[in-house]
Amino acid sequence: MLKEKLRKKIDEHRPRTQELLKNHGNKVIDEVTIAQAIGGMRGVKCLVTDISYLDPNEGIRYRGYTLPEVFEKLPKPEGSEMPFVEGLFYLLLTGDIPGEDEIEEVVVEFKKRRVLPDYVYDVIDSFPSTAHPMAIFSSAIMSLSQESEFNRQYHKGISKMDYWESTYEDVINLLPKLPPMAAYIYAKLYKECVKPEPNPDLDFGGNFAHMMGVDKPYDDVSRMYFIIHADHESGNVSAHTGHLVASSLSDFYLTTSAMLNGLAGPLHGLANQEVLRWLQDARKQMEGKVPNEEEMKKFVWDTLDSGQVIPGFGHAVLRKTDPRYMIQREFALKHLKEDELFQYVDLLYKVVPPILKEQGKAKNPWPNVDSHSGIIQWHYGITNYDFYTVLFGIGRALGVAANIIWDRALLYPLERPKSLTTDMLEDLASKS
Ligand code: HAX
Repeated sequence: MLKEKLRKKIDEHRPRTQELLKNHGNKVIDEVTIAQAIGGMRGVKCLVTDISYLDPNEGIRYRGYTLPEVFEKLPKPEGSEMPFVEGLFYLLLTGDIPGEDEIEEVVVEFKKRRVLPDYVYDVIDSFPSTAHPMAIFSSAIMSLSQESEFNRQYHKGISKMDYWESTYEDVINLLPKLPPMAAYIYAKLYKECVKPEPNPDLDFGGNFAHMMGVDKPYDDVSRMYFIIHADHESGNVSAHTGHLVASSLSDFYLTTSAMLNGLAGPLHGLANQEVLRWLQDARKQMEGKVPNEEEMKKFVWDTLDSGQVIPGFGHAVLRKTDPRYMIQREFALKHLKEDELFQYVDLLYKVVPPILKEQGKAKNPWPNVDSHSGIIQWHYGITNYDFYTVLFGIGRALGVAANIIWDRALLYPLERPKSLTTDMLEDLASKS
């Protein structure tokens, strides 16, 4: 049983954290400069997570595995190119690559729990059709907070040591509801507003594709998306918001809603929508033809000169092409090489980095995950690009879930960094 396995892992891990706190708590990890305090805490090492680690020059590792290793090692549904999302969840939670039986357990458990209460449909329906899908998604999730097992147990007065167990229940109650919720939001906003029926035979990713009404290989696209977007260590806005909000012992529903609100900003997850908006502008300007290199360079420079960022390029930590971009590029080269928008993205991969280098501002001129993700959706008919960040959000919830369970298991306290005033910084500056 996954929960029992997790219990064993937690029991083994707790003394490590206690030992670090008790005997090495005063060791200095890092120092903080004025530039870091004003500049969004870039590079300040003050968070702990074992779920994933982002090396600037290598990219993300989930539980020690690079993305290509994750895709190679995790079991796949029969006839699929991409692994079970349920297997990724197992890996993030336990650190172990699951076998077929272990995946089956999660698949079965998720299927049991994926039905949405009627009131969630009412919440979604109550939004105007002009609402952004991320606002609807976040609110629909928040409305489920009344189901929280953690809240029930907390009010009974359970021990801190047991907080993770009811959080785990909230996690496995919410995660499988996200794809049906997203598919219904999609149906409400862009189709004929019919509740999509799940297919009892299908896994998390396969069932999402089914509910979206898109044929193969969109099931593999969905699995790939949810896996690559799951986690990017703890400092990014969505993961960090999840950690921060959960640290006040807010339940997993409120936590997930909050982290999605952070994801919905254009410098973070919404960049995938912005990339498509930008590409459509380019397409209009090019009057439908694929631009040549010079035309594309001009379009990129025009964007920069108008004071905008190039969406999908740059990163706060990474200093190379995002491996999540490369996984998608490989998929695109195999399945949609001739697609018009892929030609655009391919050309941008060539022209943008030298331009950003020449401009000399961005520390990382290379493409990130969001540079590629929208055009694959577009290719398979999901052309309402406002919806793309919802897909990112389903994936990100998996990583946040694993982090929150472990935060609770290791008794991480309320997060509360200290602020200073500008006077204090000026005083400090005048002395050194
Ligand atoms: N286009 C133009 N300018 C860029 C740029 C880009 N793609 N990336 C960075 N810069 C600029 C910054 O705006 C900043 O300019 P100012 O000095 O005028 O403020 C300067 O270069 C230094 O920024 P940086 O240190 O390299 O980057 P940050 O850590 O501050 O920001 C961002 C990282 C991802 C927000 C940034 O690269 C950006 O805005 N990229 C475009 C939006 C985007 O793709 N976001 C998604 C990132 C991945 C992600 O989180 N997905 O969810």
